[in-house]
Amino acid sequence: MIKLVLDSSADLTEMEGIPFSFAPLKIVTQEEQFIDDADLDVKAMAEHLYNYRGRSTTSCPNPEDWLAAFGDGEEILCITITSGISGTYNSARIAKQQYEEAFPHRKVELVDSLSAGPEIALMAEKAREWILEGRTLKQIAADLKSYRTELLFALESLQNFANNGRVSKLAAKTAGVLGIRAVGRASDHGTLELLEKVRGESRTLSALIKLLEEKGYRGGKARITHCGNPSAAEQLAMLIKERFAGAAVTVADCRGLCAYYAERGGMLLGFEA
Ligand code: X90
Repeated sequence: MIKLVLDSSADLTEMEGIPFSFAPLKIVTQEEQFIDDADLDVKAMAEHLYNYRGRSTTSCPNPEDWLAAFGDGEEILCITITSGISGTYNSARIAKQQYEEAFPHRKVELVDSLSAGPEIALMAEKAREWILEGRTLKQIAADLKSYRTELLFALESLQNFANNGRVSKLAAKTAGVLGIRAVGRASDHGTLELLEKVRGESRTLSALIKLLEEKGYRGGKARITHCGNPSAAEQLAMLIKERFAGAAVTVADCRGLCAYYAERGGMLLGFEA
């Protein structure tokens, strides 16, 4: 059976019924290094970061990490975090080359999600269905390109993005003001696109519902992930179900990488468009 391989930005540590693995990214402070694997205590990491005043950064999996995740898969579908703000995809490309050179009868199909978190999880769930259905590797990679999904986010702070040069300092400033959330989406190039600054939780939720509609959500699958904000996430899930008939909404915690960038209170919303 085709093996599905992701990186830890998808917030998935297991997938039922198919061969599965993921390559962890790392979150690094001057005091500690957190490997975003299934053993990471995300709450403890978030606590450490919240009280930490020094420099911190992240790093993508290196090709060896990817090779370890590929394992001995004969046919591998590998979906990565956006190449627009991470070296993860490029590193997977190098690993694919090495893997296919070392094992000429094996094949890796790489897909750049141009997104992160719950949008990747939706793509992964769809790929899992198709793997179980018996579609070919090539077919699945092609079909994923026409599977329409989107990612919205509402973040209370863009500090870690700005500190790591992944959004402008100016954008980060406006979102850093207490009570203001930066609401935006993953752009078509896989970068952060800021759409609105919103004050307060209920306005944030309304803004997300309005954007969902604008971006073509019609009550399919939606997945919310959050960093330490279960009440807002559950409320958003409820509003979506009230507003859109047939909505299938799941809520989950961010794992390490997404928790680092989404920061405390942050919410991500992936959905079928
Ligand atoms: O070190 C690395 O290679 C990782 C670099 C950046 C990863 C960004 C993670 C994003 C987490 C935050 C909000 C939504 C972002 C939209 C993506 C285009 C989620």
